[in-house]
Amino acid sequence: MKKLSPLQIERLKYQPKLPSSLSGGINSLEIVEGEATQSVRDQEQIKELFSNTYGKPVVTFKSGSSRVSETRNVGVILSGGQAPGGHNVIAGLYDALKQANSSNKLYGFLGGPSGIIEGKYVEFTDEFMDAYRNTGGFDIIGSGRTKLETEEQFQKSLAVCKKLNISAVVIIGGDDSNTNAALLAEWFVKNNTGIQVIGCPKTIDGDLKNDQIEISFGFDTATKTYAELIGNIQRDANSAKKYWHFIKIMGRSASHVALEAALQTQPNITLISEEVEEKKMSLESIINYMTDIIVRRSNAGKNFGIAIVPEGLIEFIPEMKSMISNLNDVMAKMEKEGVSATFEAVESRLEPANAKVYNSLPTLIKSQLLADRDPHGNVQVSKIETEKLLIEMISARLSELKAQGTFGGKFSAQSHFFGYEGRCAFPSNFDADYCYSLGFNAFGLINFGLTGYLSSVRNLTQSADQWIAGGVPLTMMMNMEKRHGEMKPVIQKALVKLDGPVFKQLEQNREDWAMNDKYLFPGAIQYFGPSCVCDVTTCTLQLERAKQLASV
Ligand code: FBP
Repeated sequence: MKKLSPLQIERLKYQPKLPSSLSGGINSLEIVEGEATQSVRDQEQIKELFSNTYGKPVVTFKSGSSRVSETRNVGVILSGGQAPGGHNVIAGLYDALKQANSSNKLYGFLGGPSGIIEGKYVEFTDEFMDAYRNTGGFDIIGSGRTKLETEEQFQKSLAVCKKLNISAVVIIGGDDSNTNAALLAEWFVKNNTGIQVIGCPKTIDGDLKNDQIEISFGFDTATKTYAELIGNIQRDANSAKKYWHFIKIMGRSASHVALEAALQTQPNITLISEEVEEKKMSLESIINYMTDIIVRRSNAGKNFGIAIVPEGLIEFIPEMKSMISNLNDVMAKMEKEGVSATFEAVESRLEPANAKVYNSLPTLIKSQLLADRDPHGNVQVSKIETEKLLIEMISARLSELKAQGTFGGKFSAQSHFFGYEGRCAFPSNFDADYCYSLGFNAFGLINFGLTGYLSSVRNLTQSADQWIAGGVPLTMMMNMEKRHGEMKPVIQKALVKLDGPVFKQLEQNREDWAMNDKYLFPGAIQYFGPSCVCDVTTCTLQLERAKQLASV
C-alpha cells in the first residue's frame, strides 16, 4: 500500500458539492433549451466548417421526473497543461455514469488526445477512481497536447471507440483542446458514427470564459498558490529590504492569472499584457515605466520591491508581436523546407524591421524565441525568460542614470517564474466542487444525446446548491485565427478587458501600491476551517459576477 500524507488521507474523504439541479440524481433531469446561437466572429466560415454542429442552443438542466438510462460506454481525455481539479472532473463523470446505469463503463485514454488515436486506455473501477478523488495533477491517465485534426486521426479514433463500444467522448481541456473537441464532434456527426463529444473548460490561464462559462477550472487554485508564494516573497523583501523580485506568472497569452495574483497580494508593479498592447507600449517605454517606480522608491529609501510580469508579455509588445508573427511564419516555412532555424537563417528571412528587433535582443532570448512551437502553433512563452530580459534592460538603464547623477540607489534583482508550482496543487474546495459538478454535468449532456457542447456550471459566487448546470455549443466560442501560417477555426481566447472591473481595481490602486507598500499575505490555501477562509472565490470571479448581475 502506498504511503499517504495526512492531507492526502483527509482530502480523499472530502465529498464535493453539486448544484441542486444535479444532486437529485442523474436520471431525474429535465433539459431547457435556449435560443439558437452563432459563433463570436467569422460566422459564415465557422458555419460552413461546422455545418452539422453549428447554431445549437444553450441548454440548462432542472430536476425532473425519473427516467431509465440506456447502457453506455464513455471515454475521457485529459488534454493540455495540468490544472487542479482534473481528477475530480473524472470522478464526477464516473459517479454520474455509474449512477445512471451500473453497467456503464468509463475508459480513460492515456497521455492526452494521442491515447484515443493509438488505442491506449485504462478502464476505471471504484478502487482506481477512489485513490484520486480531490487530488491535484493529471497523473490518473496523463495528458498531452496532440492536435486532433486529420482524417487519419479521426478514423483511428473511430476505430478505437468502436472496439470499446464507446458512444461518447469527454475532452477536458483549454481553448485548443476544446477546438479539438469541436472538430471531432463535427466529424463524428458528419460520418454518422453516433458518437458524441462533450468538452470541459479547463485551464489555469482563465482565458476560456464567456457569459456562460464564468471561469475555467484550476484558475482558483493556481492563482491562490501563486498569491501565497508572492505574499511570502513580499514578506522576505520587506524584511531584508535589499532585493527587487521580478516574478513572471504563468498564463500564456492572457494576463488573468497575473492580475488575480496581484489583486490578492498588492505588489509594487504589475504589468498587464493587454494594457501594453492597447497603449502600444514599446519595450523601451515598459523599461522607462518600471525604472521610474524603482527610482522613486529608491529616493524614498526603498531599494526593494516586487514586480509581477505576465508570462505572455513579450507577445503583446507591438514591435515584438509583429516580429514574433513574422518569425512564426518564417519558422513554419523553414520547417516545411527542412531548413534548420539558426539566428542567421532566421534573420535573413525576417522583414527588415522585424530582423532589427530580433537582432536587438540578448542571445538568450533570441534562442528561446526559436524553441519549437507547441502542436497548436503557439510560441512556448513559458520558456522565454522575460523577467530576466527586463532585469537586464533596467540594470543598463539605471547604470546610465547613475552615470548622469540622477540615480544614487542600489538595484539588486532576483528573478522567479511561478507556473508549474500551481498547476498540480490539491484543488481548493471551490475547484474540487466545481470540477466534480462539471464532470457530473457532462454525463447529463451525454444522456440527453448532445454533442459539440461544453459542460457549463454557472452562478459560481453563490453556494454550490445554487449553481446552474447546463451546456454551451462549442461553435458559439469559435473564430478564425492564424496557426502555423494558416487560418484555422479556433476557440477565441478571453483576454483581460481593460474596461472591466478586475483591471479597474488594479488601475485605481497601483500608484498607491507602488509607493506605499500595501502588501497582502494570503497564506496557503486552507481546506478545513471557517468558510470565509476556505470557500472564498477569486477577486476576478467576484468582480466579474457582480458586474454581470448589476447589468441584468
Ligand atoms: P492549457 O492552455 O493547456 O491549459 O495550458 C496552459 C499552460 O499552463 C500555460 O499557462 C503555459 O504557458 C503552458 O501551459 C505551458 O505548457 P507546458 O506544460 O507544455 O510547458
